Amino acid sequence: MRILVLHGPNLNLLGRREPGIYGRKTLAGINRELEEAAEELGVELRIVQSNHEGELVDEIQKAREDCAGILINPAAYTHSSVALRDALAAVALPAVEVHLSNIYAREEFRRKSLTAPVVLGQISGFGADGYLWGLRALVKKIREARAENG
Ligand code: CA2
Repeated sequence: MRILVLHGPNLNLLGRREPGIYGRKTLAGINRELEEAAEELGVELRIVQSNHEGELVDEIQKAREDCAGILINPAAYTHSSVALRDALAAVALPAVEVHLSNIYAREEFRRKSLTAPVVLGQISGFGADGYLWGLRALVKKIREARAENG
């Protein structure tokens, strides 16, 4: 089983700026932890970071061909992108949304997620751990659904 991990705009800067909000881990460090968890869970990951909305949409569409689910931090596009929301809804793959910070405890404009209504669930405010919990939750949901459907 393959899972697409999608990191949105500016997450490539992690660890270098604003550690008070986003923590000290770099994106490479988070990806390493995800790969370790994936090995433990017996799943394969395709990890992509992009600063471009259209590329993120392309990746979501491609996932329909060869992925069982999507773990996504849409970053700033969470609050603005109808295109990402539509892509997630269109592929209809099980997805989990992750945020390093608690988006509901920040500026007003971050308190609305356009993508949350089209994913299984959201984890927000637990730093890099949220990605690991999100991956576990996603794989569990996919396996449960497969078991139910024979
Ligand atoms: O808390 C999160 O994970 C966010 O998705 C991060 C986004 C932000 O726009 C969302 O509201 C919440 C920002 C990602 C940019 O990360 C940076 C990392 C270091 C320095 C500057 C930005």
